[in-house]
Amino acid sequence: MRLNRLKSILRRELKFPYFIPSLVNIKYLTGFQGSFAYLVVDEDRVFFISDSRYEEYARSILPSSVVFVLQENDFSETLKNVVKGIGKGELYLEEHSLFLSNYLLMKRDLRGIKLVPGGDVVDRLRMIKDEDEISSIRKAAEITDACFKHLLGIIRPGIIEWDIAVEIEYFYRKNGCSGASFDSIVASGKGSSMPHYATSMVKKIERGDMLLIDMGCVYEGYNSDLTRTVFMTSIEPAFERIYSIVREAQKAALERVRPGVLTGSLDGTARGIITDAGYGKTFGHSLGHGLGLEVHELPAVKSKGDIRLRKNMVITIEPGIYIPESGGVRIEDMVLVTSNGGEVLTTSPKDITVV
Ligand SMILES: [Mn+2]
Repeated sequence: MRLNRLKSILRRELKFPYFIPSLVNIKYLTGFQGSFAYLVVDEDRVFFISDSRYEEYARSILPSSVVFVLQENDFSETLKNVVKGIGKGELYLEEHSLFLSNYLLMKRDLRGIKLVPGGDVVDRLRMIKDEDEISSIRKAAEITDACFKHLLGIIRPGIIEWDIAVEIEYFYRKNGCSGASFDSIVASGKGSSMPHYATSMVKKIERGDMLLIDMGCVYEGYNSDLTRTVFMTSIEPAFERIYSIVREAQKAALERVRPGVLTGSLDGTARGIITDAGYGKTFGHSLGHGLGLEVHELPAVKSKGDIRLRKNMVITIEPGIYIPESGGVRIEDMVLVTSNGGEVLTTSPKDITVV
């Protein structure tokens, strides 16, 4: 059980009791899917704080080892009673998810309790996926591939970017997803030079444009992420070259995926190829990221990344080259780290595609 795995890490790191404000982490640990809850994990007891809106639901799904605590006034007063009841002089805090406003309330109300930064233990735990998680992620990747295939059948010059984004969302929901994992990026022509372009409600895709589509769905709570760049009716030689460089960089990184490889060194593999081809300055973002319950989670696959890949991590590999005022190319796939390599979960075609 995930709570037990968390407790064994907290025991090793001497971080009891541990305060978790992140709803996604609470969902991961307890199954609770609501908009208001806090978790306090002590060595032998776990306290789940929420308000009356969620009491009946939470009590019905929480494991029997978890104590439901009803919050009536400020959360910090309720938290104080929980922490006083535990009887230790300190509380370890999950770092990335705690709002400063809540921290200030805790400083006010938890007098006598030392508030200690506690790292992001649950996020690190979430890096390694279990079999159920992998099967949901696999399915999310499959649906995204199917969606991309569907798009290839409908995109043509004259279609508005926004209409493709709408089609993506419709396809996802029709195929069992709760929705898209982020606003789809549908960037045509010069718009593709901006890695996080905002899809236009009015811009039509024109002949001769490149078209970068970055999309993902949420299936059973798990995210997918896929980017392909295709060309409308024709391709300029300069972009044919850029496409080949990005593809080569992605291929080299994908081939290096296996347990033990440093995320920073993986980023370096792709970045080195792009830099050697003279485009280093045009690849401003990191090579990839973990994904799971969140579309961006640990480990970051970035140039100074110091996390080593381990079996059952799921990451993206997404190098890109972006020429301002001209256009950009990005190719992104999801990869599962296996015991001796990587299994690419997204299988949409990567040969140069002229639609
Ligand atoms: Mn991505």
